[in-house]
Formats: sequence, structure tokens, C-alpha cells
Amino acid sequence: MYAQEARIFRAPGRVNLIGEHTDYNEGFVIPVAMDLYTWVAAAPRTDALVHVYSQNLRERAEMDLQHLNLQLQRHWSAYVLGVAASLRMSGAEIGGANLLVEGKVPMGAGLSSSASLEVAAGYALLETSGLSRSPVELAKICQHAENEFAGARCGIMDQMIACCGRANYALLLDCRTLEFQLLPLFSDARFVVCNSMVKHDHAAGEYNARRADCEVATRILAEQMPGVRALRDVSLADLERYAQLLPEVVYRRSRHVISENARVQAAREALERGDPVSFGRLMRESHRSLKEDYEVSCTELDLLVEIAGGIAGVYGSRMTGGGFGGCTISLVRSGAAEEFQSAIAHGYQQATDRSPDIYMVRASDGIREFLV
Ligand code: GAF
Repeated sequence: MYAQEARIFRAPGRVNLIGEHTDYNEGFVIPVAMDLYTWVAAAPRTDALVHVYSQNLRERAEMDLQHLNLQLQRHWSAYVLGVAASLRMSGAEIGGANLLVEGKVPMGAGLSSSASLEVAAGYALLETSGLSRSPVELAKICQHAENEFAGARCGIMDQMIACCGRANYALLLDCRTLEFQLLPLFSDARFVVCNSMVKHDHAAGEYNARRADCEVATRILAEQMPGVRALRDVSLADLERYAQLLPEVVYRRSRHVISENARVQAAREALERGDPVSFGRLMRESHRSLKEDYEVSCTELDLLVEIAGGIAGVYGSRMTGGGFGGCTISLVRSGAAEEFQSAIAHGYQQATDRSPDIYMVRASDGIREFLV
């Protein structure tokens, strides 16, 4: 559409195997980059305009890098122009560019379409300006953009996996230090994602409200235990000791986060020793905790998990991502994975009249230039 030679970049969506709502508590997560991508074709401009066109929405937007007066807005363009602004604010002297965006990560499905858009756009803007940043720096800049310009107080997980994902591996990420370890997936079991087709909206208040509950807990607990900077630093025994000081809801939110961090460590060990049975049990426990203590599930997600639990060859199933809709992830014996897809689609359709999209997880690489 711009009648210009362009370079093409792609960043993946992600699915989180376990470790939900732990990232903004400086805890642990195990996401995988998926083979669903946001694509950006980019060419430099001679002026300071960033011009972006969304092929999906057939809409355009632009911003002048010399006048960074971007307002907080819940609009797709905030993810692109916000990243341009955040790059500049971080000291990266990017120039103007024309960007053509096409997203293949389903939106509002909890597969992180927004982070993949941010990372693809950020990388494209850097590359077309002849600049480079480390993957971790780029992830932080994109998270800043989402927090400041799109109004979602998200953690760092989605941007990190979109930048640092690796084909055939999951990534165990420490969200405090941003150090990570690559973990091979099971050789004889597959992860399968089922989309409830119920759209979530993270920028909506519930996500930010959960984050605020965790901050209340941290503040109260830090008064008793001065070393505490985040819920990551609190054990279940500590939580029980000071339970009376916390409002009941805040206590349950904290119990989820603290127990989920412990589950991530146990899940890592299960992956390392090739033990899908234990991993599946941890997934079931994670779902129960997200449903009852963190209260971010919904009827459709619970139903998908329940149906999965009754299908032969399933080790475990849970909601994945921020919640309030979106997807579940199930761990299924390799030989049963095909059968699982039709059984879950049938069961869910019967109960809800909705036909779920289903994806076999193939772990992919993070942000890349796509060379034709
Ligand atoms: C969303 C957020 F963007 C992540 O940072 C993370 O908190 C996740 O929800 C829940 O684990 O994807």
C-alpha cells in the first residue's frame, strides 16, 4: 500500500504453560512462543512520522515523533505508536517509518496478540532506523508502552516470550531478574490450546484490580517482614502467620500467587524429568486456584477444563493467560491428541453452541526478520 520496498518482521503470540498472574508479583512463569504471528512490513521515511496501517481492521493512524503527546487510549494503534513513543523515551533515536501490520494471533483470546504487535512494531522501528536493543530491553520498552499508553498494567511475561522464545522450548522466566532457562517440551505428550471464543479485555478494570490487591498484600506484609518487596518473597507459612492482617479477598489473591509460584517450580522439575502426570496435576491445581482464589476464570473456561478432564489421555488442563475468557491449555498423551481435539470440540459445542478454535502447540522462535 505504501509502494515502497519493505522489510518484514514477525513476532509470535504465546501460551503460558503455568505461572499465571505471577509475573507482576516478580515471580515465575513458563510460557511458550506459538507459531501464530503478528507481521509487520516496514520502510523508513524521510520525515519524523510513524504511519501505521492495520490490514486486519483497515484503519490507519500516525504520530509525529517530534511531538510526543500521545494520550492513553484503548485503541489498537496505542500498541504501535505507544512503542514508538516508549522507544524515544528510552533514548532510542528512531526515525519515521511506514508500517503495515497484519495480525494472525487471535485478538482477545489470551494468546497475547497485543505483546506480539508491540514487539514486532518495536523491532521493525529499531531495524529501519539502523538501531538495535537487546531482546530484554525491547521487552521492557514494550511493557512500558502497554502500561503507559494502552492502560493495561500488564507484567513482563508476554513481551519477554515474544522477544526471547525459542523453537521447541518453553522458557522458565524469573520475572524479577529477567533471567531465563530454556526447557525442552515433553517428547510423548502435547500441549493443546482450546479457545472458548469468549473475548477477554485486559485493559478493563479486573486485571488492574487484581494487581492492586497484590500491592495491598505486599504493603501489609512488608510492614511485618521488611525484606518483602513483592509476593514473590512471601512463603505460604508467612502468609498464614499474618493472615489476620489481610482483608479476606486479599488473603485469597495472595494464596493464589504464592502457591502458583511453588507450582511453577514443581512444574519445571516435572518437565525436566519428563513427567507429564505430575505436570498435569499441577495444571489442575493451578486452574482451581485461579478459579476459586484469584477469581479470573469464567463459566466457559471451567467447562472446557471439566470436559478435558473426562477425555482419555488428558494429564491436566487449565485456563491460560489473564482470564475472563480466552483459552485453556491441556496436556495430552501424544497418541491421544487428535482424538482429544474432536472430543473437546464436540463436547463444548454441545454445551454452549460455540465451536472452539483449537491449536496444537508448536514452540516457535521469538521476534525475527522474515527473509524472503
Ligand atoms: C496477561 C498479562 F499481560 C501478563 O503480564 C500476565 O500477567 C498474564 O495476563 C497473567 O499471567 O497476559
